[in-house]
Amino acid sequence: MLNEYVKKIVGKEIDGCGDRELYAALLQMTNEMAAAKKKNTGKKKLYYISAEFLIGKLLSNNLINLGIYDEIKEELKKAGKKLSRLEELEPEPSLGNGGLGRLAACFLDSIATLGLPGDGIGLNYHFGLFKQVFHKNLQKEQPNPWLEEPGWLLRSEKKYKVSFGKFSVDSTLYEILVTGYNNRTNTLHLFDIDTLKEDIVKKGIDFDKEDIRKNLTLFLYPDDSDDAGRLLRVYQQYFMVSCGAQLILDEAVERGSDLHDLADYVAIQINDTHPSMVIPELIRLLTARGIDMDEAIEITKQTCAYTNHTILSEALEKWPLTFIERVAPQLVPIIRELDLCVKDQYDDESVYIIDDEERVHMAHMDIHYGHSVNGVAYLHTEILKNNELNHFYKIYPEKFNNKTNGITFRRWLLHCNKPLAAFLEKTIGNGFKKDAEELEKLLHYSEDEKVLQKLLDIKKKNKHKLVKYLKETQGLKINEDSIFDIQIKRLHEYKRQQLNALYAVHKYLEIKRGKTPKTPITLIFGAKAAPAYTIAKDIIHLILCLQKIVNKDKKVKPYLNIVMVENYNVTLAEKLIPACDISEQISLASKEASGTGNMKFMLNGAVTLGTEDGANVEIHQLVGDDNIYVFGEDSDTVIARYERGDYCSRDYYKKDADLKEAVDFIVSKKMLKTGRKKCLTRLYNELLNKDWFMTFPDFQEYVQTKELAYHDYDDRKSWARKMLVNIAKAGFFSSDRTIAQYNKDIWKLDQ
Ligand code: 26Q
Repeated sequence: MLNEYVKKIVGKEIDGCGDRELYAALLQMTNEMAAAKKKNTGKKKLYYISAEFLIGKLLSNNLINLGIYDEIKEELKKAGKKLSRLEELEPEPSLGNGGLGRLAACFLDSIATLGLPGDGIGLNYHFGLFKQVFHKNLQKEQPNPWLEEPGWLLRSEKKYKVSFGKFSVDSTLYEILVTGYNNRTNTLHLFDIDTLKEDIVKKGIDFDKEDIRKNLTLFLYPDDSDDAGRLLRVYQQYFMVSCGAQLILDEAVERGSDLHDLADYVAIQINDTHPSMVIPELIRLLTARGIDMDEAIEITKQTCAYTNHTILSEALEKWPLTFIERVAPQLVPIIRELDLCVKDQYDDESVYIIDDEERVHMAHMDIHYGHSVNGVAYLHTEILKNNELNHFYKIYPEKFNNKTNGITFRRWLLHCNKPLAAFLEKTIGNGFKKDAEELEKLLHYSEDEKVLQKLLDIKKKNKHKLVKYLKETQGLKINEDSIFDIQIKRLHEYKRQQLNALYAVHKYLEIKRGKTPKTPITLIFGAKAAPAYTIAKDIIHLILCLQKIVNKDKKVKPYLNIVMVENYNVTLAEKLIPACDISEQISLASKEASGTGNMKFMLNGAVTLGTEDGANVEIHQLVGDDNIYVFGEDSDTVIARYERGDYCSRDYYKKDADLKEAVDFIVSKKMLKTGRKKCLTRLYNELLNKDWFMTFPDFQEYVQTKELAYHDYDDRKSWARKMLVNIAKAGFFSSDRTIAQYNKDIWKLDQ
């Protein structure tokens, strides 16, 4: 199949082509095949609006979904070429930062796979999130270009005008085809402007933040430590939703809507608060097309639904009305009107849209003027209802619902762990590929020595492959016979990479004292810190310094390895997750809305070491006490302590000798010789005087639980049984299940 195409396009046979020629031809062929597929259609259509779509590389994903992966691989192999080499040539689009963006990408895959008409709407960032490089044990940020020809992006003819306060821009619409697994396709719409100037990016990722025509879609989350950066974010958000709303209305009219019946034609899912301005924008456009204000508000309410992804109050967006006045003055009277309606009905200031400092609470607008509010895991939704959004829950109990997150098994099993997928198919048949719950069939084999051994063999092979890859690409040396204990996620204090780092110090000191572990341990970290998040960068510095110290220490090195991979992204995750033994999910209970890495690890046969937080709670329930390692204070205890406001980290430090020793090590002579005094003392002081995410109370139990997991690992057969149960029970976390629930409860699209 490919050969014919290559002959036509390149004018040579496969074996006469270079890798780049082949990659280009394969990409083009895949895109053409996707374009030839039927589009999902129906009267009502979903639009998933999101500031992030962390789609990852698309070549293999599309080949798998189009059902031609094996055929192409074989054809290339016969000509002496390797598909994996071609895959390496594809740049990874970094149009997202973490869980929320990756979730959006998994959802697009599942929506298409379930045959639902549903498109994504977002921005075509030229550099996406920054590329991370390590220099002198510090994170440095660099632009991360990904746009190249040929690529997946198709330029469309559609254009929309967006009026900002003092000027207007014309959008250009790009589209990426979203292939469903053995099914029809949908589209990811990414808006951009033609006047952008990539060369205004100077040192690192610095650029002139004022010149909106040149910088609007340069980066995802431009530095918002000053007003210019914050304003730019509002420009981006308004640009995204204005283009999106225009597209949505045009398409609805094309499908036959007279706009009065818009809610029968359109469902809009607002992914966190970044697209919240779609609500007033939709009202504005409807009134401009002749619908009166009250009806426009009602139509918008029936159309829009909001997903909350965080309970950290600092991440809940509140924009000064003056910013919106400058960016989109046409929205201000509408937002004021929406706020007045709320103030007319309720005295409780905590549910107002505009507060007494004239700031607009985006989530409040979503809750009042959308018809659904959902959290992303059972515990998270309970906390929203009973704590964070309790005042809203009391007003609108019927709007609140839970949709536990999920992941697409196409990417996170079929693509990233082919040996495991093949073995599962051989053992339980291929039904699990369409119905993930069929993985439970594996439970019949929990006492089957051969099956257990095979799971261990696959894990060993995946570890070997990862070690080789990290050696070749990052020069890292890892003992492949060690326990791979992995924590990969955005760097944030609430995720508590610092707790894992304190364990690393503790273990290092124990080994130095002669208490060596039976099986060597490799602690692997991967994380990017937001460029202006100082303490997060200090934590990276701490880990990199520890890596240096431990790896130089001849006595310790055979037992303990500390590794921080550079530029952690989807591509690296796909290689790390299948090789993992222990999955670190150690956020402070109540703070991680769901987590989705936890699900990916579980599906690939890693055992979770975690707190009762986010979706870990549901993992625990599914696999039972014997197949997970749980530690730490529960969310009620944590929430109560925050309410009392009496947490004092120093009390724990004084009482716990191991903890004190580990914390003091951060500013020890050895560390100060390796690292920067300023960063290390800042982190030390932060922990000792604040420790806002309460790592100290959980330290002892964390150490003990981790030791227990390491101890249990040495009984490989019983460990393999834990792996098996985790894989077997992962079916619930398929994003196909999540999307089916969104559709049944919120979108109600015909199938
Ligand atoms: C906030 C204020 C101003 C500008 C930007 C932001 C901002 C940016 C990004 C706020 C939040 C984010 C990203 C949030 C995120 O990734 N949340 C994660 O969502 C996942 C999918 O639901 C969950 O699994 C994770 O638990 C949650 O942390």
